[in-house]
Amino acid sequence: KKYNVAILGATGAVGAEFLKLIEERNFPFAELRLLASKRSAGKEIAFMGKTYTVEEATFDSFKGMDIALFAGGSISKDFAPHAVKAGAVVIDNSSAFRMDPEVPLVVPEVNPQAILKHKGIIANPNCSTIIMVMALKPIYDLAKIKRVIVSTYQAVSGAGKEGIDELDAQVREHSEGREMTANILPSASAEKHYPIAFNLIPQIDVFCDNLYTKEEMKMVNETKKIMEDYEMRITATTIRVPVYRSHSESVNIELEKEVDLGAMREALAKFPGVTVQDDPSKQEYPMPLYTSEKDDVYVGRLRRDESCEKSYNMWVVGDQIRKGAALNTLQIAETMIKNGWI
Ligand code: 2RA
Repeated sequence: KKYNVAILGATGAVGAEFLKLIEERNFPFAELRLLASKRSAGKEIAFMGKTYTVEEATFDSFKGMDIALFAGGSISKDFAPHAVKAGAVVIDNSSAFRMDPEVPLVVPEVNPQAILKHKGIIANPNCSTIIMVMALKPIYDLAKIKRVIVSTYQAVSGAGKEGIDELDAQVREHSEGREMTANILPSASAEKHYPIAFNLIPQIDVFCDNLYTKEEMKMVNETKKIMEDYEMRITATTIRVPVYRSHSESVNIELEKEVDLGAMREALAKFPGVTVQDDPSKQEYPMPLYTSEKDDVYVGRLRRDESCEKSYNMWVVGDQIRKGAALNTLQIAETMIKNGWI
């Protein structure tokens, strides 16, 4: 069977990755409808031997569609109910519905069963959350995780194509001895902007009342929902780094009991979508330059936290646009197809 697929936000970084992955993974589509805001409407995109014209998204754009892949952003909230009414299943990459108790929040390797509870919308988690839970789940299945302390090193692709372009422009400006211009990071809506080239910015998204950023609280709240463990204690610090498209995370976990490092490494290696790259004797560990454009989440630097009982450290790296966004979204659709849930 083939499915009619609409992509909302087809011209952005995640939209472009949807197209790449649909071709690469041989996704069974019949009709493909590329939608975007008025600004990008009319753009022509060559895809699999055909030229598609990007249409301006309207509330009527989803008639006849089976699956609507939403790349993210504030337009999701307005369009999702209309797509559902038209009979499509919406898989949404924005934060609009993630914490809605009626909406499943899914990483297919971790909680595929949650999909069954959907009422038309399924949410794709935040990129840094997806990458972390891929490494947490196989360990959690060995011994319950009581506490997580995570610090992230997040790529500029998290701020979309504009984030990537801004880093590029700043590197050019700096090398030509010009002042660097910054309009996108830490967040387009922020009052102040700082250069990311040759810099780190300890702010992703806006601040909440508790002095954490929204990105940090997404990691806390979304992880609990996906892992279905609201007792797990999690604290996060999220940092933007001058890297193009892979997020890296230093993750410290406290378990319910001691677990042999070898068993942990084996469980991670066996878990679908995770690759263990961990051999200090050969200086082997994941790095964002090399994990980009790859599907898997990479884990290395696995070791005991010698300051605390039943505690461990690891370094987790994954492509933000792939597993952190477009790939996970598409895998949700593939899981539904494989199980006859659509
Ligand atoms: C970021 N979490 O990296 C975002 C993207 N979804 O900014």
